[in-house]
Amino acid sequence: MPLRGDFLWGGAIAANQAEGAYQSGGKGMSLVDILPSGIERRNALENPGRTIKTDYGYYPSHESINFYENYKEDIKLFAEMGFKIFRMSISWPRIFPNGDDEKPNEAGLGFYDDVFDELHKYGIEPLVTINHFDTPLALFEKYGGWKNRKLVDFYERYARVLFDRYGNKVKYWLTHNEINMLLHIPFFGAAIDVSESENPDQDKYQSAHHQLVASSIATKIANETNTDIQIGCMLAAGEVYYNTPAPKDVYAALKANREQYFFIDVQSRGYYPSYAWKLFDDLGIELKIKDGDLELLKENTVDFISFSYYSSRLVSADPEVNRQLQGGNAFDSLRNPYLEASDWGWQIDPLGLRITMNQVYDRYQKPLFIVENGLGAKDELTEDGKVYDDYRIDYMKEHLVEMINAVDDGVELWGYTSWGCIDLVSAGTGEMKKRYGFIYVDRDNEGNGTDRRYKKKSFDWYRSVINSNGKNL
Ligand code: BGP
Repeated sequence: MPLRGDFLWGGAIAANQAEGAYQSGGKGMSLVDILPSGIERRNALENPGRTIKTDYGYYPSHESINFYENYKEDIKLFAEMGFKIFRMSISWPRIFPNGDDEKPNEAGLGFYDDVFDELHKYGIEPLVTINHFDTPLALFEKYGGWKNRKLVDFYERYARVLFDRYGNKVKYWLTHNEINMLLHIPFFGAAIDVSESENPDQDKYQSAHHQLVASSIATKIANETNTDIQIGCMLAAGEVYYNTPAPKDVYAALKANREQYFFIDVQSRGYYPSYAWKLFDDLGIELKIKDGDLELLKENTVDFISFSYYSSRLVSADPEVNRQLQGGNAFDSLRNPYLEASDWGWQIDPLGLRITMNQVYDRYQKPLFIVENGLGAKDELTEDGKVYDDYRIDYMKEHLVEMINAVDDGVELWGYTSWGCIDLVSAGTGEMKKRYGFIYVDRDNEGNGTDRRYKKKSFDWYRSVINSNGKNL
């Protein structure tokens, strides 16, 4: 089966990694705004209580690539590549600066109106993430983040404002970015600090329950607003392989896969899977569920499944072997001897994309959308204003081949948005130098640079991929 004629090719960014202007237009502080860049960041993403300081010097994300002011120029470049869709997020604290405000911030709402209008001018469909690691900082400081039930109400108020305002401008929505990340980097994913928790798992899964309920409420509001709206969940995906055929390793991999699918099982099927109740027992978790929550989950499942894919993972049941676990996009994995890795140690597994797509589709039988995939690399701008990023083209080509193979296997796929289609600040390291884009932005880790945009070699390559609907790879 070939790709559909209306396949949605495009690129993806997130507000907190691209907009900059972190205090302009009445925006409040986001939890990301206080996070350091570089090696100190990983601890802070997990447990800010132990590590957070008030001044880390220069924060690349505060200015980022200034999409806030440059969006017209950037969208023009996306249109030149032939984008059909553009994934972006709305900054929650741009709309509700403190998260618990009674009224939204009109300047923030107006900004996104302008961005959507600009996209539509070129016939580009927006795909909007409501919460992309961007909970208002005040909701952490005042309420302790998503473990607090009140966050469901604040998110509901926020979602209602978005659907009221943009329900006729935006068709595709995602409720939370990489919802399963909250188990691995809980501060980033759920604005919770588990360093002082009596039972960190209790706080993580309680936060998960609140995000799942909030997601259902948003889905309900969306469907009441405009029946054309399509709501998706968003999973940080990547099949977990077993280290050896020993049955105990196979079982360890099955459990690790369930840890990610847990969220999507609820959002897609509408109920907690039976294994979840056993897991809660084992972890000593008593989930607080309000009357009506389970009905909300049941009645408001998602229309499609979106996910990011950067790598597969490898686990063992043997604690000795697991001493060699290493980080990669916040997940730990054993080194797979059959795979190479990026400069940041993320293992590269194009066939893993085909495997993951088939697994996810087999499990849910709903349309899929790849909303993140790409290579973070150190790019060099030459004197003639070029970036010869053949390594990025190779990476993407290999992944797109497997994506198309998966469609040929019978997987229903709506679209593909490559991550960081324009260079932006890394979520994991907070740095500028980890670049993903087809468009180079002249700005470095220390804030030097002109902010000028340059087309990389991959820019023309991706344009031709889109023009040929994936035939010219
Ligand atoms: C995902 C996030 C993105 C993005 C990407 C790449 O986990 O959803 O926001 O940044 O990973 O990660 P990084 O920026 O750390 O290279």
